[in-house]
Amino acid sequence: MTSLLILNGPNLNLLGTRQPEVYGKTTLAEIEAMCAAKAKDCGCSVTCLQSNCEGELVNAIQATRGTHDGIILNAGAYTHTSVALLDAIASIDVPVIELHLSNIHAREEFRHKSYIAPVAVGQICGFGPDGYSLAMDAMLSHLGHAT
Ligand code: CA2
Repeated sequence: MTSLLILNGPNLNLLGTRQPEVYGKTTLAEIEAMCAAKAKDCGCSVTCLQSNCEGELVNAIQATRGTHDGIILNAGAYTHTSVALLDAIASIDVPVIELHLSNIHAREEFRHKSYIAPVAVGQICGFGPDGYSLAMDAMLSHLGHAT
């Protein structure tokens, strides 16, 4: 069965509890439940992980070798800073879709730079929690998974 990893980075555990004007009212638990329900509909499996620690995200990316077919990654602020995440993604054969709730290109200049984008299949941003569903569709299509 096609297996996807939904990986969320720093502070995304706070979704729905702080700054709803920027990141909305949906909690991470609700997003993960939506991803699990969609996976069931699509006949694939999902594992959802969140970490505030860069090294744990690197470990999770490395551990997908032989265990997952695709990664949907919202690396949060590490998107804009992390050569370690870039190197981890470059070291695996598993495709990665970069995801953001907000449109990072319409925000502060420092959010326009992504270290993930050059090693990602593509980027989805600006669609809020719907982006996770869009990213799952995009990844399943990329993997040739018939739904
Ligand atoms: O738009 C996104 O998904 C981001 O990855 C979110 C990151 C931000 O640094 C990126 O530039 C874009 C920040 C996540 C912080 O999440 C919070 C949620 C609720 C309250 C406070 C922070």
